[in-house]
Amino acid sequence: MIDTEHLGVKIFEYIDALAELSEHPDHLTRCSLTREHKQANAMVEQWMQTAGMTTHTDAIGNIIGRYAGQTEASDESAKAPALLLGSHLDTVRNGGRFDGMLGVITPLVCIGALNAHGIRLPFAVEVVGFCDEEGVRFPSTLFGSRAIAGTLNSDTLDQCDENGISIANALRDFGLDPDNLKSAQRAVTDFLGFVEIHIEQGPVLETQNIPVGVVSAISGAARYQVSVTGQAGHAGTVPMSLRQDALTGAAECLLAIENVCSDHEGLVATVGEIKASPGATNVIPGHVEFSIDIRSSEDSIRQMAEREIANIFAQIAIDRKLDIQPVKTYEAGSVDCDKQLTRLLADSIESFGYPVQTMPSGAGHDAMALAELTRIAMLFVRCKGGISHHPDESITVQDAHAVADVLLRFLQRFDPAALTAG
Ligand code: HGY
Ligand code: MN
Ligand code: MN
Repeated sequence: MIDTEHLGVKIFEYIDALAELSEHPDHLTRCSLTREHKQANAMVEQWMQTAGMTTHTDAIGNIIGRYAGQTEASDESAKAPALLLGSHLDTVRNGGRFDGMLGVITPLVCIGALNAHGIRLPFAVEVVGFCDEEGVRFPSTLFGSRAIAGTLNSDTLDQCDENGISIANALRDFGLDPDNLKSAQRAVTDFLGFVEIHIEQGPVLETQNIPVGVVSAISGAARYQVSVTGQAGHAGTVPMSLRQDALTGAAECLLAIENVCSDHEGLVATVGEIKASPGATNVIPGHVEFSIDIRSSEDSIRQMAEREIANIFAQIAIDRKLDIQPVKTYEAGSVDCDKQLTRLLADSIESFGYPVQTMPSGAGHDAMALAELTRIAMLFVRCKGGISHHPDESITVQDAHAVADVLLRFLQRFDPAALTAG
């Protein structure tokens, strides 16, 4: 019997150490393929090795640890399919320390506990720290998990960050070869399934007073970069009736997005970034760039809203004599979690006397990308006030202990042979 009492504290120790690796001294920002990401990979790789795992960095910058199963531990050639666990190591700007990291550290600490007791499972376990889930530095997102799933096409590597550095060049700076992208792709036969642990980023578990829950489905999402081009001019001399003001045109677009989404339950859209140029108090803005993040659990509703928004933009362009160009930079359909894997996670939750709370995820996760390759399931962990993508994001040590207990019991009970095809 493994004494798990200390696992919650251990998880916090690792989480707090990772939170120090930030591009900014005052808050946590760690974008993909940066110096801080490289430091985080090295720190996690060290912990993986201490936990008895062999490790490697793949061609897209994911850090991967493997804990051999019973047969493989004595015979290297007996490589059996692995259960994949993990989440992302990048953060949003001024983000929280649990979003992503909890899903890498919890399995890592649980494997360490098994290893400390000399326990090998009848299957291998791989733990992955994905290189980019938030899509903060580059317009695209999930490119670490999509590379593993084999759904990341190489032209995405041409996307650039705000300094004009492409993903391909960022990979080179990271010590990787973008021409090697394909080698990051894994085979269907490599994995038994993927289980992602993640903070809920919502209020349900806290309201129900339950530490851990399971996920039914993950909402789909699309992202756009929109450019609005008008005519810059003198703030004091151009009459209002003669202006082609790109910023007031963009403002009308933003309110139209809000109106379209307010009409549909479960449809959400956010404009998180906007930049006006030339950016001077006494110059009418001639150009604006803004982002759109739009989501719904129903893909058809999201796609209908996207069409409606595009039509409204076209009308605003005519009315205001502007050029408005929305470019889609990312899209992922909503995905259902595997019922069998989810049931096994729920059984483990129940075995500790907790009620089983099942809920959809409005937030996107790496599991969406892995769903193209293997079965997926998610464990959600209660977080304070449902706050996330914010420095106040937090969980308790007790809940970290609870999710480690649930994962360990799931791992020790998991029988791959019991999974039926389909
Ligand atoms: O934006 C999301 O839903 C996720 O946190 N990347
Ligand atoms: Mn996340
Ligand atoms: Mn996030």
